Amino acid sequence: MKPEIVLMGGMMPHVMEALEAAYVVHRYDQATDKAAFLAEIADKVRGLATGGHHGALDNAVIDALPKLEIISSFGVGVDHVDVGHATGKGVVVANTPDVLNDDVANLAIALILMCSRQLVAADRFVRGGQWLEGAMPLQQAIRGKIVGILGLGRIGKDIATKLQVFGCEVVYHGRREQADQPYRYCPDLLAMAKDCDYLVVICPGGPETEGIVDRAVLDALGPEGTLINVARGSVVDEPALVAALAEGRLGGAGLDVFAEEPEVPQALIDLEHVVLLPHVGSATVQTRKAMGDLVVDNLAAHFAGKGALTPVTAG
Ligand code: NAP
Ligand code: 8YV
Repeated sequence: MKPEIVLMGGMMPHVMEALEAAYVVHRYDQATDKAAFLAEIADKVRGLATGGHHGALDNAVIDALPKLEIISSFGVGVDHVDVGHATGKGVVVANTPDVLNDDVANLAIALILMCSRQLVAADRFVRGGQWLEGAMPLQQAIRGKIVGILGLGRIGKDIATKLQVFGCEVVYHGRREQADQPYRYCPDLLAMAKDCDYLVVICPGGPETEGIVDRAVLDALGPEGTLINVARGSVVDEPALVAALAEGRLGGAGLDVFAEEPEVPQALIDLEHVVLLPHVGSATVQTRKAMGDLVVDNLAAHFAGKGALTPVTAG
């Protein structure tokens, strides 16, 4: 008999195909009466698949499914799931780490280059016919610049490695020093922001990191500094960021993530010296396929009694 799972929303076609072949799939997103839907499947459902793009997973859904054993989530960030609540009920939470490191790191590097060389403005310069009136002003080299990485984890380390090619000095901040890493550890985020030219945010979202890049950190980065955020919008105090950019207290920003996606504050859209991307860190065909495969493989390994391949462990 196929195990039964609930899907919080649609997944990529190859994922849907694999899930429908292996499980009886119940679609939460398609149910009109959610409470009646959960009551109807409560005694049957052993797995749940979701992703950050499906929004926060309400603890009430977990509580309504007493037979639930595993939540398989698309994406490495699990700030949309109350992992403590799930594991407290004996439910394993699995995510999709590592397979996306390369593309997310590439996007962070791209944002640094787009900001330092004003590449989006340069494109507008050509399209707007301004080149016909004169050359674009000179921009900044990144060679020799100090890049502070907030969150030297799987992706942060990949960013740091790639930055070596560009001749940047890497420093990092996290909750603890990593003695095996060649980069200078900064125990204080504010002090690191004072020291660096670029601050790259790539730590997890969630209550522990909410707003840790605040006005003081942005002011420390300063008018010559640039913020790059490829983590979660929640890590940065967005109103403070908008104010710092608008008032010239911060030099620039390259942002892939926002507080209320897909809403982006109009004040940010109106600013010339920011680069805004629609949360596309992992958005390549190859990486999204690998992430989808891992959602399926985590469920398969769990139901084969081998344990999820990539369970989330307490940070
Ligand atoms: P990871 O391997 O778990 O690394 C996270 C790093 O953040 C760790 O080095 C950790 O170091 C640090 N950290 C954790 N809590 C912290 C805190 N309270 N203060 C300071 N540092 C803290 O995670 P990853 O796989 O690299 O992914 C990182 C995040 O990137 C994800 O959680 C996700 O939100 C985001 N992401 C975004 C995209 C995108 O499309 N833009 C794609 C993938 C991932 P310590 O333990 O030493 O503190
Ligand atoms: C995903 C991400 O696109 O992995 C993550 O944490 O932010 C992205 O790779 C997103 O989670 C989709 O749900």
